[in-house]
Amino acid sequence: MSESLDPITVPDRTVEGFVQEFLRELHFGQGVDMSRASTNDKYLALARTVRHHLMSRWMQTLRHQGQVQAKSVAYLSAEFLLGRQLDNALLAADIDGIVTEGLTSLGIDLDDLRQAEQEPGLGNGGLGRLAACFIDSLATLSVPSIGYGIRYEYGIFRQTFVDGWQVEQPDTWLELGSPWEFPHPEAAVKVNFGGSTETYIDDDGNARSRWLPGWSVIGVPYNYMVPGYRNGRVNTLRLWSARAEKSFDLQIFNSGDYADAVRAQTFAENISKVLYPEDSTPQGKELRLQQQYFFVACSLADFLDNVLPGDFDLTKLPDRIVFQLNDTHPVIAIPELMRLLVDDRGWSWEDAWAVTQQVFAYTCHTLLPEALEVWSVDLLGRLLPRHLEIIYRINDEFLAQVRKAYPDDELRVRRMSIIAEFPERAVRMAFLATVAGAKVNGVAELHSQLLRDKVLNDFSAYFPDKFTNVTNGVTPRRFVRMSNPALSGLITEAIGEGWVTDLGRLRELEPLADDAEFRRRFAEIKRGNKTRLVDLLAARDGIEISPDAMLDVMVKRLHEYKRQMLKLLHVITLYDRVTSGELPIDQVTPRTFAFGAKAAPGYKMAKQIIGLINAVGRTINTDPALERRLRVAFPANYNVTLAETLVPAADLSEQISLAGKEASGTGNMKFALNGALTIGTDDGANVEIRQLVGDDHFFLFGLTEPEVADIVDAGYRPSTYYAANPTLRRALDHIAHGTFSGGDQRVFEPVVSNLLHEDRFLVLADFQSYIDAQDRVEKAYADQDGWTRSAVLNVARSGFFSSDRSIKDYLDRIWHAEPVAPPFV
Ligand code: OX2
Repeated sequence: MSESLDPITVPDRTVEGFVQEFLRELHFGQGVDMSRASTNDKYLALARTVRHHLMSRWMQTLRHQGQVQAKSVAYLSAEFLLGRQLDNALLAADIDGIVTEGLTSLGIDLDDLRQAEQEPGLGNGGLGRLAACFIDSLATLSVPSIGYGIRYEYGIFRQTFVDGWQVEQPDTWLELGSPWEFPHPEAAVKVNFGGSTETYIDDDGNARSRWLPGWSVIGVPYNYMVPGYRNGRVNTLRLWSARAEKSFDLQIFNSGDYADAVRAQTFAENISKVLYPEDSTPQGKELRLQQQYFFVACSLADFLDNVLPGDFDLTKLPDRIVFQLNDTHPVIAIPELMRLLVDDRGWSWEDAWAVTQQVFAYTCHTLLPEALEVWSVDLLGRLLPRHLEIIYRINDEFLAQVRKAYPDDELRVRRMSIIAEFPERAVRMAFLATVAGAKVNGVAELHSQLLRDKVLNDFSAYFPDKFTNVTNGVTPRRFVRMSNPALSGLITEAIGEGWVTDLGRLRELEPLADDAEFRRRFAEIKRGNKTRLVDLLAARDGIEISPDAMLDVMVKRLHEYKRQMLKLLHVITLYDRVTSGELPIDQVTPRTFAFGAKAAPGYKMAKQIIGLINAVGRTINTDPALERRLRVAFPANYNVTLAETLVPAADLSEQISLAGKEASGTGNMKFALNGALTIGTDDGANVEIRQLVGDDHFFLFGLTEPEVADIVDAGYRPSTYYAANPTLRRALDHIAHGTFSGGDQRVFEPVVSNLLHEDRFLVLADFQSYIDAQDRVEKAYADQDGWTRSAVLNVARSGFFSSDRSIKDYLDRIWHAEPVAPPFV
């Protein structure tokens, strides 16, 4: 079905048309004229003008979706790490050309306006960014879908360094206005909390339970456009903001108690105030559970009451929707749907359970036991008493079945219980999601296998067909086409434009790896991208690096399992080799070691490591003996925007987590797609990257997951590695003796002693293997042309890592939904 657009709603796609529209927006929207307009005024006017180009497609998509009622996907995620919107909208609407030209004619540099956009940092790292890539692919593949999440007033904190130590500042992304959101207060939803439950006898004489809530808040939806890539579809992301039911009590105010008059408002608004800055470890905070329930309750109510037609037969729900649970954060949606069906709509438990079991699917993103979310029964019972009852009943019925399947295995029953008994009674959210979900998936082959064999082993034995894998992916629109325009141009020139939506076609570049002229141009582009980064770091951070040095990059959240420490020990080893006279400085390949990492504010060891990286950087960057051939660059506040310049410039991608700990990684994919070679362990999606790009174009090192398990079982003693390896000893001694802390031996003592006596993530065990692999990197890099050939092959063979492919896998293996032709192109 193809419809035409209402001409009134379609802006003129000419340079003159754009200029006129832009000036109108400045005038009528911002209330300023060109002579007085600030950069922010111009940015807002531009954003609104660009928005117009997507608007009628958005309306049309919504109308069309309402008419067709095709099976849809609701992606429930507590995080969407969107990154800046302007460039993506320009690209999707295909108007970057006319906009650049139009602005130039007004004497405005598009780049200046780009910089005015504060990125919505509504996520911590990989999990939130994956959600953003997925909604991009859902729109581009024309899948009827909606994203649901939280509109945090403050996103991930802004990181600053004071004397090299991380200091967090609030992320005030909404301060100057956000032109990409559409609030709909009239569509607000009420969400209840607290109180108690009671039993009663219904009209048919059945005993039932109901919730008598204690308090409530209002959820206001904010809609965001999610444009497909030039395909006429614009999907919706709906983020919820919390408001008080009654924002202001006039009686109390009039009595003179001004603070008390707004207390309810402050309390309610706290729910969507700030993103928890945790990655991979949940924080057992009441507010966090409030956030989780708040957004799923709003989303389910919105879907059932507003998205579905009024007369919809809910027994058909599984044909109409699947709710994808992005990790355990939205899992409270399961008892919520049961409550809506059983309590509010009077369904039988059995009927409600039959539907519920078919409409949820769960993605697990971790292997760290401490990252599997649990909620104490005490807290859950206080905040959501009816949901706790429902969870208990789900568990009772499930365990009865388990007992039937394993009659004499009470130990197993206890292991599989959704309710843990130790160290306190608590609800294991991953278990609840596994029992109720139609499917459970991990995010890379190795991860899914370890989920089946270890973390959820009892469940995979009991529900063998539930478990599947969907390897993560990244959107080629943002992370190649938009962030690497020069490489995109070269690729398009070589194989045509189709690769942007069919990334497997990058394979067609393979023969060009042997074409000297192509390699020359490829290398020139890499150098150009480095120059872009050099300029950015100079302007943004006052950091000076050389475009001629190898750019060796490790950017990701700071976590011990990711092992920034291992990278740092390599840097220190090089420093030691030169300063001890073992390695003449002119034999050192000039290298910039770039780090980007935020530490969770409460994660002490991670913050120590940040302090240490900066301390090592200070020493190395100022030591005349190194002649500036080795440099450490650690720009503060690594975010999506910085990644977009950093990734295309990189030569070497550091993916060095301990095998069996990184579920997938997605940064690893972005680097390979932009022609960096990976040095990495056999972990997460590295395994698949290496299989695809080939051993000769990937620097593998380190223990494998089974080897790690053996060493740990045998009782790992890091100090034996220290004692046996003089190179390692010298590196650690430098830290211990205060080389990087002006002789002070206490500052970094916790890091050293942790490595020597605990080293949970086997940094010392993998050290030598890593150093050897880095020596291989040096050798390979000396042959620049050979390196470029490998880089081209990395690009050509990484098409698998498009999030479009991931979404197709979800459609086939989990959602059993199909793309629907967009209403028009
Ligand atoms: C991250 C995982 O650590 C990372 O390996 C993965 O690539 C990403 O999710 C997307 O799947 N919080 N963040 C993650 O897991 C959790 C929990």
